[in-house]
Amino acid sequence: MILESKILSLKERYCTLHKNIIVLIWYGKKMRRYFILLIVFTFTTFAEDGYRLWLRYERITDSKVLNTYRAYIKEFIVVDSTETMNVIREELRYALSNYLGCKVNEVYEVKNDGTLLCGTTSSPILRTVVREVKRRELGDEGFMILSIRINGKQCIVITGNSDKAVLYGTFHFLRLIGTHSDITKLSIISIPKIKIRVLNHWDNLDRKVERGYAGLSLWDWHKLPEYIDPRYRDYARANASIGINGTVLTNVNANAYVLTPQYLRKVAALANVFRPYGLKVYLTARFSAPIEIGGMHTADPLIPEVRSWWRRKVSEIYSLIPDFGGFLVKANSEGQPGPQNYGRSHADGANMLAEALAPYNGIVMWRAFVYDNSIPEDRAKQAYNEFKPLDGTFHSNVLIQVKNGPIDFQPREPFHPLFGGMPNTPLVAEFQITQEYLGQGTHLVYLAPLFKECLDSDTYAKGEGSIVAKVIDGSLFGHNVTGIAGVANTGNERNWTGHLFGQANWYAFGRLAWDHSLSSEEIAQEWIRLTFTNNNEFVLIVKQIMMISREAAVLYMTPLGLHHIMGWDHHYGPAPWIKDKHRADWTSVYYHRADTLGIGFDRTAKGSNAVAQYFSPVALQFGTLELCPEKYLLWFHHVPWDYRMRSGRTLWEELCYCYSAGVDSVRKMQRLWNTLEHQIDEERFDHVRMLLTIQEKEARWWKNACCLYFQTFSRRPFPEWFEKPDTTLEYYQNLSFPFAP
Ligand code: GCW
Repeated sequence: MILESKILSLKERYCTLHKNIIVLIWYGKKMRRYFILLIVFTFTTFAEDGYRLWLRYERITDSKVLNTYRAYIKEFIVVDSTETMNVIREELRYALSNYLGCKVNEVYEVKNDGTLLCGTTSSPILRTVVREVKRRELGDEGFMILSIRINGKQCIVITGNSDKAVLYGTFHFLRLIGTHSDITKLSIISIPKIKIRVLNHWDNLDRKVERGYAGLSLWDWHKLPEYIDPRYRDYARANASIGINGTVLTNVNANAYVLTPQYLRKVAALANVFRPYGLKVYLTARFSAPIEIGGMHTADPLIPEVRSWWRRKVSEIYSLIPDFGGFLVKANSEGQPGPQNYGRSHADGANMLAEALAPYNGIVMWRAFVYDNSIPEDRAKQAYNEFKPLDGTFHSNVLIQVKNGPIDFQPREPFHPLFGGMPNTPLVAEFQITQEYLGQGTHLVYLAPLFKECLDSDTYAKGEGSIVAKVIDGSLFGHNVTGIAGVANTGNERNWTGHLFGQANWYAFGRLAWDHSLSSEEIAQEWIRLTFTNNNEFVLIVKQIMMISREAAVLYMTPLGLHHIMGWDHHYGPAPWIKDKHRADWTSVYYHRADTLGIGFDRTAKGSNAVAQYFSPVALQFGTLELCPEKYLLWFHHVPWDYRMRSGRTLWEELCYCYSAGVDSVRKMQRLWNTLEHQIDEERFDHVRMLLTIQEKEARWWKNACCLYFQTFSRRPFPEWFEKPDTTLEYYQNLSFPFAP
């Protein structure tokens, strides 16, 4: 029951075996001696479909490492048998026997060296181990892993103030083993820096996933609540293993139906499966729900009947799901209803829901992703304009959820000016794990560097060092409720994320949500070791691929600060020529503003003055052509084609250079990956190899389409070293993708 994959891989092996037996009978008795060989072969080679994620627990083959581990982990104790402690027990039993290739028994007292002891700080056997001060410091979720002597015996203790903390500690310990780390002298304290660490699923009730590239939604609503897919448990387990403690099940483009009694029972069934793994359930609340499912004629947040409708709804939810997390709301954005439909503010709307949730300790995550084409203002400025004046007017259980950048999950954006701009309101940072604008399901783009770039950006809100991460973790302005959200990339494809390397982005989000000070390299390394192998050479090569991948995507898609020039609506592939649509802020020409003089969006004081939303000296740096980092150049400036870049090239040449460098990087990724053939299973090797072929083809497509298009404005020849497009701009412009996901 711990892993559906265990059953499946056995099934796969059984089927193959079955086929082979038939073949053998056909060949007659003479072949009998090959029979044994064939069985052995069948049992050792089975499909590596990626289902097991980073929780593979492969048998350790390095004898030195194995012997040490066997000496330090001979038996284990799990104090208590709560639901979560039972999960820990089962995980240890499964993981340790797999890793060590021998049975590790559960015992009930410390009698021997090599005892692994898991329990909360209040359990009798551990009460004296952790001092009061430390206990307070650990909070509800922090854990300790210590090498100590108990009854004179060498033990490893995993402890924390709650079962959930011990679960996190257990997964951390198993990660140490999986990465072949030293466990002989352990003294680890780990406390999550951010409290609410949630995935946002943009999953619809018909199981379609908005911006999902890995199949259908994991939630099989139709069969719930009776049918519990084993995958739900594996999902919760995967999240717990990286410290994610909440999940918003439904799309922010919300359907009120999920709040009906019929659906709430389904939600409760999921919550029951997730609970032992410390994973809380949240829902998106459609603002017009009182009308759509409540039979009311208005959803005006200041009308008492509407408020009491929400209070009753919330109380109904908690009667079914006592630990329900709260609501995520997208209001008055991209057609979603909201308080402004009634002339009320975002604060009026958020506070109404917050009041209903407060008695149960529920929270509201209210999104700041608002912009309106009818407002004659740079889209990049609108969220700040709307929310900055509301700072300090929200109830204490409201968090404002802000995307990493001011437009929309582009391959590169400067940090959102609301970070630092709302000192009196806790902000949730929202990142996209799914790769809507980043090659979707087929490009290998490791996103930790993108997440880190935002988290490490200095807002200067309280002088130097006021980085976004400190805004989010509450330390800069002293907030207690803190949160971070990642738009999930999971679906019902066998390997969860479509692209195998998409798993790394889920993993990295969780690890950074727990500890934003980890480096992208560290996280990549962990993931590679857990997902593939501990072979150092292999790890180095894959790490290299991952670490160049994000910059590669920026270069072949939107170099030098370009943004939002993807295909109309589906956002697949290049389409910088998109114009004349019903909303200007959904066209490409709105963003790149190319003309015969130059290219880029002037957001300086002479233009939209978006730079003024940043603190000094950031505003000055972004707003001054010579000071602006070139990676953001065309985000903030309209720059002449002959402008001299730091490389000595003109802007036009530099643009061609970047697009070419992007393609070259993908080719390098391909070359590196190809050196790994035979070092891992064929299935995963081929899966990645073929996807890299698509990525190279599409990188070239991006380069050719964009350079040919921008050339119509620059009116300059391609540099000599430029690999010339083999077709015309019209060809690219005529491509259409009616069935793009
Ligand atoms: O990135 C854009 C997407 C929409 C999405 C919206 C949002 C859920 O294209 O599909 O809607 O952002 O974040 O609300």
